[in-house]
Amino acid sequence: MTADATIHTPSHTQTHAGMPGATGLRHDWQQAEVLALFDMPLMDLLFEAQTVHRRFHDQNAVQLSQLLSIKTGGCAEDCGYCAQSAKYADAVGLKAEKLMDVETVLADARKAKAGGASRYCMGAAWTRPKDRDLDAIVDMVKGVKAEGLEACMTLGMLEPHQAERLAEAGLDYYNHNVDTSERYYKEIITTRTYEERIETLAHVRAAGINVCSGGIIGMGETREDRADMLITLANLPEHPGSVPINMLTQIKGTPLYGVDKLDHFEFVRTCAVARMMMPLAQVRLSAGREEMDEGIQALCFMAGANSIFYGEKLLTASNPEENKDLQLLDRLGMYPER
Ligand code: SAM
Ligand code: DTB
Ligand code: SF4
Repeated sequence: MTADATIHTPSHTQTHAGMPGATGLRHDWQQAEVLALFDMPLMDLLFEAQTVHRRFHDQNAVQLSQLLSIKTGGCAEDCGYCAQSAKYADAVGLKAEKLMDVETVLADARKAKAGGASRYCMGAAWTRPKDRDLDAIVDMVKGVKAEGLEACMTLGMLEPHQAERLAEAGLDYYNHNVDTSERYYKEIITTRTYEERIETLAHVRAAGINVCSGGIIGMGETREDRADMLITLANLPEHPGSVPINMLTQIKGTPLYGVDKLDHFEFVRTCAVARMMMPLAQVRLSAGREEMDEGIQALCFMAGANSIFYGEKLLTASNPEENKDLQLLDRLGMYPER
């Protein structure tokens, strides 16, 4: 074990709001110590992350979240990675669609439940929802909950009154990613600020909805940016309940198409560092899994990732087939979270 590993293992001195005592979580991470974690020999980092992981989680359980794009394309934002921005629609060749009707969404949720998912995540290509859309959204949340699934929504920025309506409907999680470091954000998105992302997270937290927030790596950012992104997340007033780590899915027609690919071991490291900084969170091995071989995915689980997006489609991009995922878990002696 290295000195760094000893120093950076969570200090268990603070108590996480809403969690049983003495779990002790840090919210004061500094860049140098996080970079020291990233720099560790991979096996040392995996060992340390797995040690933290098994202290707080069933190390063989993986939570399965299934996604549906309930409103595809035509988005007014210019996120450089995204297939759904209206700005790149012609280049990507994606047609904008209207908000799906509630019954279509619920029929898909029932299929997700039958296939073994425990959380159902609905995404809309909006800057922010309009109040008039919220009636249908509330019905979707209630319907998904009635199927016995956890409900998650990702609809863009939220006003406090909108977060409260979603909380009243019973929404379990709201996904809103910080995506990268504050510094690099400006290079990827010009139509909104990092500050606005953080504000929405505060509204979600204040409404009592669990925060799901993570980001994308492999967008041409530096390791410092990856460290800073995790610091933003871990130094929030409460650690997010879920932290999706996405590998950029390069989509032809978007500005980030063709950017240098990131070594998959760096993805494994990012999962490990996220696990060490946010010991109680569900760390989700998210977009980009289709391009990762099974060995890399197994290393991500070793690193403390304990959730995946499950089902053959993400929002617009494809994902590994469900039976392949279940077989992989089985071959690893792992199982869907029950
Ligand atoms: N419009 C809302 C928003 O931006 O918050 C919700 C939907 S948006 C598509 C949800 C998240 O998907 C983004 O924040 C980003 O992290 C992720 N995402 C989108 N396109 C991606 C891509 N090509 N590769 C990896 N992750 C992606
Ligand atoms: C998240 O962090 N990743 C998901 C979900 N939250 C909404 C989306 C991934 C999108 C991948 C590209 C696509 O399907 O267009
Ligand atoms: Fe719109 Fe979300 Fe895509 Fe950005 S990531 S263009 S906000 S759908």
